[in-house]
Amino acid sequence: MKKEQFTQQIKSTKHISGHLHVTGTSKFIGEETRPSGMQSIKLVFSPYAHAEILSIDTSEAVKIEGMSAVITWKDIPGQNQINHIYHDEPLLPETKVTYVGQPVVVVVAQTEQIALYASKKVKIEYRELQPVLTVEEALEKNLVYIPERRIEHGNVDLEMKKAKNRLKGVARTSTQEQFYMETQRCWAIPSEDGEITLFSATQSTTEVQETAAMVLGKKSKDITVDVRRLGGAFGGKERAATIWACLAALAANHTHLPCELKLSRLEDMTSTGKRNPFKMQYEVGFDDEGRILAYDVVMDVNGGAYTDLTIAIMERGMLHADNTYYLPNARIAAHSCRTNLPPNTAFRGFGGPQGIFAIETVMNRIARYLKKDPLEIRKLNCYKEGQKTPYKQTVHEACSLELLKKLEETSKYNKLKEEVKLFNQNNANLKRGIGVVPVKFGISFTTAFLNQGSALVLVYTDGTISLSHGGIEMGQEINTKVAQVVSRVLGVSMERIRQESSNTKRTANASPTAASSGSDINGNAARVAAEKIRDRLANAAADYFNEKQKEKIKAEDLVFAFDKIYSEAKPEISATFEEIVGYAYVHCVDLCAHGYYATPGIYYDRDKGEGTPFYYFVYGCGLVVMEIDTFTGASRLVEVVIVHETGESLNPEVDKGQVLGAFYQGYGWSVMEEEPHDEKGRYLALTPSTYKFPCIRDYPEKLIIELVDRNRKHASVLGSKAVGEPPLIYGEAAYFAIQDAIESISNYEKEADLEFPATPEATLMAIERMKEK
Ligand code: LUZ
Ligand code: MOS
Repeated sequence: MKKEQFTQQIKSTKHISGHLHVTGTSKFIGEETRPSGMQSIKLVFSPYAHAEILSIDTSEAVKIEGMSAVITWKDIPGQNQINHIYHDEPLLPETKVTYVGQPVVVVVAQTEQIALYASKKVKIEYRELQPVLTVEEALEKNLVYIPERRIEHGNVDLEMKKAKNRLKGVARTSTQEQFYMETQRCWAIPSEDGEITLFSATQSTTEVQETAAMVLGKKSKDITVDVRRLGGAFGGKERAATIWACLAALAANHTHLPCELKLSRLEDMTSTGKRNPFKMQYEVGFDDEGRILAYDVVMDVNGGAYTDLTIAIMERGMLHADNTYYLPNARIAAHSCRTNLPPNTAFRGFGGPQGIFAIETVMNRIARYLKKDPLEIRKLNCYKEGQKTPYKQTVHEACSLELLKKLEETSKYNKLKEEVKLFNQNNANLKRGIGVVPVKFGISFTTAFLNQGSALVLVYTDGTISLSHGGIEMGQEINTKVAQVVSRVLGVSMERIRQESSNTKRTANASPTAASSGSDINGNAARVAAEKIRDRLANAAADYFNEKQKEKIKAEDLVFAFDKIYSEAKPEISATFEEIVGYAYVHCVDLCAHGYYATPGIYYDRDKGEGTPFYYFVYGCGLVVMEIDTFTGASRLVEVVIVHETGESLNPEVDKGQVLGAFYQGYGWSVMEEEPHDEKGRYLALTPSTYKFPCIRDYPEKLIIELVDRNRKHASVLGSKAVGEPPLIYGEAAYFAIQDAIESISNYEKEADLEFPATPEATLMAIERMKEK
């Protein structure tokens, strides 16, 4: 019985809650038995993007039978503030509303219908003001959260001037709705002595706990936050869940009754912020081979009405301006703009996909300009081992070139190019194109202190285990992975482990489950806790074998696997996990442990724009073949080939799911999903009938996902690498494939001027412009 066999067995573990999901018995927030006296909350939202509040009249609403309370900012017992750092976001506005869908009044009643009816009876008088909606207007009016941020490396001005070739342009990315299946929600349950428990659909128990305490004038000890699982989040509940939890907490505190707040899809899409759109003005200088000599980019980020996470998102955008290319001279400047849109917020990739889009645009433009293959230009510019990023982190284990070559092989790139050429020759109206995008994604929170986590492992005397950690399960299967870690350390089967909810009473001060680092941080914390217990049990087992079998064996020579504790060398030395646990218990050995982990060696100096913000990088690349109909602009995904580095994957099937899901989210963002707003700042595509995202019909004819485990030193828990966000970047390849298809019309003589996202409409307009040129 080899431990390695056991390890392999655990790696192919199925979704820990899969049997519950497929039988419809798993519980999401708000699906437990309702506490008696549960009240429903409805909100009165601002219809204006920017307006003064002249008066709020609640007199009619409060008279309705079945009403419990109508709450305004005046009823907030603590601070009317939900941003700990920048202090710019009130829970409820006092004198001014600053985006459409901003909650203004909280209505609490015995039923949802009564609350809804009463909310219509609240009268608010406004004086409409001019909204600021674009980064251009915001910059003109100097509406920025913080002064310009910069990363500078080398001498950009001089080297740009000296470069033989130069290109200038603007790359724009658009907004994207997170579209988690479960809308924003919270149950707030008051208890004795002023305590309140919040069952909040949040990625960050601690953020909700601390903010609710601040708003209610309480302390963290008075607020418990509990999250069993979320129905998706994608960044949309990293911070954007806090306001709804605080409103529910406010209602429960005010009425002393349990309260439920649950947004409808329409309310959710209207009120919550989305992926930050970036406007990126760039200039690039390069030699005749296509090697970049200087890169200058200015990023203007539309942050919406409040800072939320925009500054950190902008920063990650800046730190990914290079993607995986060596820039000997670079200047990356960025502006965070305040506008009257809902506060834009985290979305898988967190600014990374935006920053990367500009340099990938540059790669394609250089290729067209020099009449070379875009893939050759990308390969030429890839980082080599030991080169430094513009923010002066040394790039270790650089492997983009190696992975691009692998991608060429797997996709049979040269043959594919010929096939596409032939297809385009033989089809007058259908055209195909190829896009390739590599990624180097920095893993760690750029806010260094967030890179810590804790876990609690309790072993019961029957040998079953309770596992708690600060991570949030939101469909990405962090719970499967963390339980796998404990299973591997203690050598026990997964069935023994009860994965508990994430609860502030069991794991305090948890960082948001974000930045792709959930399994790294919480998995490592759980590993540390499990190792403590394993070491204690190993000592107990050595005593046990000595006492019962008169066998002398050192604790460190014992193996934990197959629900046994045994010696690989001497098979007669073996006991079941329960036997040793039972023995340890009666000999007063502590069977519970707390584990703590902080990612080592991370720092970043924002003012200087330098440091080592990332513990390691995740590498990979994706190739996409798209087909466009030049009559309608409609496009179709033909082929996807992805080569992605996972390290020693904790669970290859889970990682494949993450790669595919992330790809599709990037694909939707790049070619499909569009959330326009009118001149009054009202979003216009607020349901899935008008907001189009990928579905099963977008499955390609051919799909290959190759997971790569290279020789490496830099990885995280048990040799694995983070997987959540990096593969989203491959979706951008679809945009470049459409661009390539359009350019085939001119026999690749002209550049296509294609807007982002490359919707059918944008594609058709680019085709028209191409024909006019
Ligand atoms: N959240 C955050 C994130 O606060 N800092 C980050 O660097 C980050 N990166 C990705 C997603 N969420
Ligand atoms: Mo995030 S964008 O919640 O990692």
